[in-house]
Amino acid sequence: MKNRVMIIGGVQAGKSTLMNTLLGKESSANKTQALVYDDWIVDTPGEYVENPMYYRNIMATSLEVTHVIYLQDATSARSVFPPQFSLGIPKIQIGVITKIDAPNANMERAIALLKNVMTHGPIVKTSSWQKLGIELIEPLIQLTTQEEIRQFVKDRDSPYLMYCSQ
Ligand SMILES: Nc1nc2c(ncn2[C@@H]2O[C@H](COP(=O)(O)OP(=O)(O)OP(=O)(O)O)[C@@H](O)[C@H]2O)c(=O)[nH]1
Ligand SMILES: [Mg+2]
Repeated sequence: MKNRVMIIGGVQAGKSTLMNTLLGKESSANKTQALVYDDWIVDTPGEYVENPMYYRNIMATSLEVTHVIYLQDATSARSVFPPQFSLGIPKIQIGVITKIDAPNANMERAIALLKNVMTHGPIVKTSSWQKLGIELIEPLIQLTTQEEIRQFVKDRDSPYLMYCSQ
């Protein structure tokens, strides 16, 4: 299987904007109503994680991907994921923080919230608007072992990238 990533996160957290930025496309201001498959990315509606009724859709869709992006809005004080949510999805975990350009972005809070969701893995700090941290994501989707991912984080030595382990 070609490596592919599913993006999950809360409503309005910036999932679709991130997907479009990664694929070099214009962002449409539309709310995502259903799964969107485009090239190596699967975008999901925020409702999929906000409403437990949809968890089965996340599980089913995860079978089609190699990686999952757990996305946290830097301007949001809450996590939409249940604690340790990634334990239920046996795919490679990547944490992404969005909207770090926003005046009310809170990096420490976003990292702490992601650490409640992910057991381990890289966390990328991004702004789709200012194109910060974005170029780190596609290479991460090429990597399949934690060893490779740790090494990548070390080699890049980027302020937008860290590795978390618990
Ligand atoms: N400041 C800032 N705002 C952003 C950024 N990326 C997205 N947004 C804004 O966040 C809002 C939601 O963006 P979307 O990408 O549609 O969010 P989504 O997660 O796909 O939302 P749903 O499809 O409803 O689940 C929009 O108003 C975007 O313009 C960013 O990098 N910085
Ligand atoms: Mg969307």
